[in-house]
Amino acid sequence: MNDIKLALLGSPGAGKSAVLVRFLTRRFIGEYASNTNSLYHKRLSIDGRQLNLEVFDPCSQSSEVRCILEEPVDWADGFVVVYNISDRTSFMNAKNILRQIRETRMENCKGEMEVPVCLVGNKQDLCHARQVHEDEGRCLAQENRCHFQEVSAAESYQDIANLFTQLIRQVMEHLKYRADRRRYSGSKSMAKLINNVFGKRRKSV
Ligand SMILES: Nc1nc2c(ncn2[C@@H]2O[C@H](COP(=O)(O)OP(=O)(O)O)[C@@H](O)[C@H]2O)c(=O)[nH]1
Ligand SMILES: [Mg+2]
Repeated sequence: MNDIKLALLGSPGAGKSAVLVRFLTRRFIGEYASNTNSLYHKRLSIDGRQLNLEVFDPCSQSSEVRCILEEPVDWADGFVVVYNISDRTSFMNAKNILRQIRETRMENCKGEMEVPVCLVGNKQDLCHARQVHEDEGRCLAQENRCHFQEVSAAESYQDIANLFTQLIRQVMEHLKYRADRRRYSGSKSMAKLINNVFGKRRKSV
């Protein structure tokens, strides 16, 4: 059984809880508890593998990004960073959060964000009040080498289901890669390591 830990981050009111609840229950309720940090559990099966999913949904009252980030950054295997397309401030905040994840979780010197992250522009249904163009979201995601998806927690399930499934797959790959790398970290030979990571994959094809 694989344990997968995700954390949602983003401005208060961006729709973190709505996006998560939509994924977990397929429903949109409208108002969500916002005065406590919540940890959700769900058993899932993806690509025939049983997973134990835990998702941290931080309390909206804490506007201090650092304080939201500190714990989950260490704990989480992957992140969903949510902004509201009708609120530019939430987009600026998402940008800031991506930078902070990168700074905390950079695993090599090339500046690549290796920890799986998905940037989510929520409230797509509020396009009449749009303040952030879809291309801006896409660009920001490209800069940070993460996935991007615009969604509406209020109106649709499928995009949200897809983005979580994709992120979870990426997390499983990443955890496997890290475990393999740890196993061979004693070896000084890079060739051996590369051969091991890719050699294994080749065999299964
Ligand atoms: N129109 C619209 N409203 C949404 C959407 N997602 C969330 N909301 C509303 O935005 C408010 C904040 O959502 P919430 O999930 O509590 O945000 P959080 O503070 O980031 O967890 C609530 O009133 C939700 O009903 C959406 O996709 N479209
Ligand atoms: Mg919330």
